[in-house]
Amino acid sequence: MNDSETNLVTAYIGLGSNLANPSEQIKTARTAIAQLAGVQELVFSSLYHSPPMGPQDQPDYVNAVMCVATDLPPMDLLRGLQRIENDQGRVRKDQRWGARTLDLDVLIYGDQIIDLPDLIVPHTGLAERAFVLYPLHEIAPQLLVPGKGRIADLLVKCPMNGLKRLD
Ligand code: A4P
Ligand code: MG
Repeated sequence: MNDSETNLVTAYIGLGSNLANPSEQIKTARTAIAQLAGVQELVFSSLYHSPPMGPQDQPDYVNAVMCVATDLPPMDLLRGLQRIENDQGRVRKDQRWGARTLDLDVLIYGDQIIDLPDLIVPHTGLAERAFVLYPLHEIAPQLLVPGKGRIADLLVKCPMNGLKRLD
């Protein structure tokens, strides 16, 4: 959704953590994202508990989804999120999908389909990941995921895979 007068775009950000007090990591990241210049928080989902996708010898995750309005171009938004990951002690290791204090993904950026070397939007795997689809559906039940269809249709095809909504 683009607002032609202000150039504000509605974007959805996925948050995940499975190290160093994950729920606190997510809450700290929420505040940091809302404080990025050019980003305004609109809605924040419940926190969800989810078993790890990928290597199983790592703790369970806490996941959430945040909806923002932003006038940042998509790459600037990604760089802002990566700064927050680094500030919260994110260490990038060789293992794919390994444990992390904080992972911030640009899930959706308006109605755009982006295929750049450093940024793929909608985020790869969004349509198959319960820990993304369920919180996204909670805050945007009518959402049309660009190139993938209605969130409600994606949800019914995706088992919960052990996902639990936290109070
Ligand atoms: N990148 C490309 N597109 C995007 C995007 N839309 N948003 C690039 C964010 N980054 C994007 O990311 C690797 C590269 O992806 C970046 O350099 C960026 O330019 P990364 O954060 O360094 O590494 P990563 O997150 O380990 O890689 P990847 O493959 O993106 O992993 P995912 O898809 O983020 O999955 N299990 C549960 N239960 N919950 C989780 O949240 N998360 C992961 C990571 C694995 N298992 C999980 C969870
Ligand atoms: Mg990532």
